[in-house]
Amino acid sequence: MEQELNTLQTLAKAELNTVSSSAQLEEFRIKFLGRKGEFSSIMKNLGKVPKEDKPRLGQLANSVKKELESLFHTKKQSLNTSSAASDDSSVIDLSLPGRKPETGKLHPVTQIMNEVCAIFESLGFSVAEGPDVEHDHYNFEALNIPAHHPARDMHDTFYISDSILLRTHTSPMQARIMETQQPPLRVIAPGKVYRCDSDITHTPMFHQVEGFLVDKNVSFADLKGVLTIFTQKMFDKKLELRFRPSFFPFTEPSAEVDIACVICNGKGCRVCKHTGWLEILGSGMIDPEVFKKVGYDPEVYSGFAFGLGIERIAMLKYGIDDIRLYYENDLRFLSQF
Ligand code: 2NM
Repeated sequence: MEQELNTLQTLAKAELNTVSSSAQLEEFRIKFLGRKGEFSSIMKNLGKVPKEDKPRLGQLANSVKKELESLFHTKKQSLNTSSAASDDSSVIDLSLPGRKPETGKLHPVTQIMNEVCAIFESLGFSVAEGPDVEHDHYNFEALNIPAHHPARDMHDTFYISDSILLRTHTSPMQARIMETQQPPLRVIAPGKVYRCDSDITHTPMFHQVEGFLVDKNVSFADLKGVLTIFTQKMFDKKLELRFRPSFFPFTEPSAEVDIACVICNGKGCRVCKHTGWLEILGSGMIDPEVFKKVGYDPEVYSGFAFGLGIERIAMLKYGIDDIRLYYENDLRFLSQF
C-alpha cells in the first residue's frame, strides 16, 4: 500500500504538470481525488493492512492527499488568473452609456426668493442687502417702534445685548437707505429674519422680501398697481386681490393683502381654511413719522412699503402645510422643486 501511495503521488504530480485548462483540471480531480478516484480505491485497502502498520500508513495517505489537494488548488488559481487576463471583462467597453453625476438644485426657498426679486427688478426696483445682526435703532426705533411700544412684543426678538439683536424683519435696511439716500427710491431688501417662534407655520429663521418706493405724489393706487402686477406674475394668473385694513407702526394707512385661493380658486378648501382667501403680504403708505426720523419732508414726499414671507409664499404656491419640511433637508422632499 505504501508503494501504491508513492506511485500515485508521482503519477498525479506528473499529470498535473500537463494540465492547461479548467476542463483538464476537472478531469484530473475526478481521476485522482474524486469519490471513485484512484486515491479512494487505495484507501479501501487500509482496513486489510496489519494493525501495527495502520497509523503510519494512515499518516502517509493523509500527507499524500493534502499535497495533491494543495497542488490542485494552486493550479486552479493560476488557471483562473490567466483566464481573467485574457477575458473580455478586462477590456473597457466604450459603447456602455456613461454614469450621470447627480445634479444639485437650488433650495425651493431660494428659488422663490430669486423669482420675487426678479419680478420687482422688472418693475424698476433695485436690490439691497444688509446685516442679520442689527442695531435696535434700525430694527425698531427708526421704524417708529420706540422702546416699550406694544408692537415689540409681536416680534419675539432674539436679543444679543440691550441694543443689538437679530433683525426681526428686513425693513432696517430701508431705514439705512433712507438715512443715506434721497428720493426718488425704489428698493427691495431680501434676506433672513429671526423670531423666537416655532410651530407648523413658524420657524425661528425665515426669509422676507420687503420693498419700498418713495417719490413725490406716490399714492395708495400706486401700491395697489405694483402689488397686483407682482401677485399676477408670481402665481402666473390674473388673481383677484383683497386689501384688508390693518396696522403696522411704520405705515398709515396699512393693509394686508389677500389673493383668491390658488388651490381652490376661492371656493373654499383646507389650505384657505374655507375662506376662499390667502393672506400673502402686509403693506401700507409709509408713516410721516418714519420720514421725519430720516430727515425727509413728509409734505414733499410720500411712499409705500410692503413685506412678504418667502416660506409662506412657497407653502401657498405648492400647497404645503408644514413649514418645517423646508428645513429638514430630506432630498425626497427637496428634489420635487
Ligand atoms: C410690512 C408691512 C408694511 C415696511 C415698511 C418699511 C419702511 F421701512 F419703509 F417703512 N419697510 N417695510 C412694511 C410695511 C413691511 O411687512 C409686513
